[in-house]
Amino acid sequence: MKVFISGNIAPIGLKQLEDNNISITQWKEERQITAEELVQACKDKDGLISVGPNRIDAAFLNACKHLKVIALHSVGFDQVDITEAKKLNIAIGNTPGVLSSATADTAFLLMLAVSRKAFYLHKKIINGGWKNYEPTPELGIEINGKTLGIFGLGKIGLELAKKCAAAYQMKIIYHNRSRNQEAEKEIGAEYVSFEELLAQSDVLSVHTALTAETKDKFTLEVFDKMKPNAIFINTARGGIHNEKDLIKALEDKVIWGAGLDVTNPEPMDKSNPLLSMESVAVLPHIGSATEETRDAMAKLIVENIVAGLKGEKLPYQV
Ligand code: 8YV
Repeated sequence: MKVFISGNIAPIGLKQLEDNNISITQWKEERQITAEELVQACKDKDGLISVGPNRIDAAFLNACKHLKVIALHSVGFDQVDITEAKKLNIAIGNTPGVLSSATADTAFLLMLAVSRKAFYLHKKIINGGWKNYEPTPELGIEINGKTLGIFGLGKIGLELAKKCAAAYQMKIIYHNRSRNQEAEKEIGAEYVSFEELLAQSDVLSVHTALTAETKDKFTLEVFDKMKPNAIFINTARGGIHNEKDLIKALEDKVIWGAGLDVTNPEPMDKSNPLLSMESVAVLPHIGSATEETRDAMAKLIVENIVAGLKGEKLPYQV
């Protein structure tokens, strides 16, 4: 059985594929593989491990109907046309659960970094801007005891909520399509309407999937309903906030700050105005990028690939 891998996965995953007598070919270039190159690479393969933002759309799926399984190196599957895959009988697997804590940590990191302007001040030192002790430098704001609003309280949102409630005694409110009774019981999270989430959150963190419903959900009109000292965090998908509107909201001080691990497009251009703002922190989509989590993701990917190549139901089927 032959599998193509469109990027890097943890070495433990490569070893396990070899142990299962699966022959692997891997995309090794620094740039992202193009759609045409991906079709070409999958021509004589039985499975694909899709790393990063490759579009697994109807065109790709129809050009590669012969694939038995596509294992995603992600929990998110917005890049996949699931209906078409189902029609063509190509199994799609993802990596749920194992990356929740690492991704929540990234949101937590961004929250603190933004609240104390850490990335901006780091750049200031690099640029020779630390001249003297200054008791009122670019002042931050504290998050201790404030209200954390979670948009999309699933596994990752719950991890963040637990960390923030335990470490910072934050009050947790959330908005979902349906109520998460487990979270309400476990951490006393309070369900609120979307409007209330906007009005009450000191920190608003996005943890929902990118869907037709959530695309461009955060526009200037929406930011305008938030507190002027609110911090917006997005570690989910860049498409959920409108970037032009976010820039305007920050420039006009409609909200206080923003922390992004995801942008639209990715990679973000180095001339993006967000990168020079004081209360903004941007990371290059590293939400789940820890050694432990990447190893755990690789193991689930191998389980999905092995089952899919045998024609069995995937253990982590989308
Ligand atoms: C992945 C992610 O690392 O799981 C997701 O949905 O965004 C990240 O964990 C990324 O998609 C690269 O494969």
